Amino acid sequence: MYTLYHHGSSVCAAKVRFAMAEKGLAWDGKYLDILAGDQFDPAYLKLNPKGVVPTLVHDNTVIPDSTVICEYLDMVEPSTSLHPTDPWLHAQVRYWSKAIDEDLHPACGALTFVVSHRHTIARLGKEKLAAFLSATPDMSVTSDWKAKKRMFVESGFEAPGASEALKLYDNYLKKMEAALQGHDWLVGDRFTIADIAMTPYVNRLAMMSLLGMWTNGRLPHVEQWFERIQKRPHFKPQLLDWIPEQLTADMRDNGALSWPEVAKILDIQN
Ligand SMILES: N[C@@H](CCC(=O)N[C@@H](CS)C(=O)NCC(=O)O)C(=O)O
Repeated sequence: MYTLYHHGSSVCAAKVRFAMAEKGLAWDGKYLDILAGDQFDPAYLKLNPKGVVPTLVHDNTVIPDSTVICEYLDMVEPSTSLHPTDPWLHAQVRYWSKAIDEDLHPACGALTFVVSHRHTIARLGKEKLAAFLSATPDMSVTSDWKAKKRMFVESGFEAPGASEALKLYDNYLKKMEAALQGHDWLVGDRFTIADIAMTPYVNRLAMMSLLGMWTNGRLPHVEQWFERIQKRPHFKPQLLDWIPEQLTADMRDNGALSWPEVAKILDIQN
């Protein structure tokens, strides 16, 4: 039996939900509100000492980290593998997942807090917000996430590293644009875990009203790829429907307010 600890707004959890749906795997969910601090519950920290989601429990085996979870699932259920068997195609898929884990994911956390989550968690009130920020473990999303999260929450785009995170995110869209020239999918003309892994990150920008990063002819292959992704039957249930309405509205509205700043940093004329 598979049990997934997850949350609607977590890009990493969305990656695992999407992969499990594409593989046809059934799972039970434990929903943690990571904007209220559920991930810092001592019982959960025993499963995932970084205090992050997702965590998969397979029978009695505990597996944190979304990329590792997806690779594990493909070994346990090889008949529906989302990883290519060809060694070079497999290596290319790994380059995408490695880049996401090392670069894009921290940039996404930064941008999401700068643009929207800082406003959502402000509703916790002063005391609970202070407790939420202090509860982040020293080793969390990254080894400096605790301090960075606080800065992004307190200073928004003025925080050191905020515009760099946005530029890094934009570079990954440009890498996608290059990889998609003449191809429907990121690796080997087949829908793979590379497409699944990138989906939550592109969707995050779309949900934060930042589609202008690829529309209006800026990155047309990314635009067409995202249209193909959105047509997949598991996209809406796994990527959109788990997000609470209020949070969806927060991301949409706060994102729209941030668009002029984003366009300015990226020098996008609209
Ligand atoms: N390397 C981990 C990263 C997980 C992660 O960063 N999760 C975020 C949501 S996408 C989280 O739980 N953040 C909690 C926090 O910032 O306190 C993975 O791929 O699963």
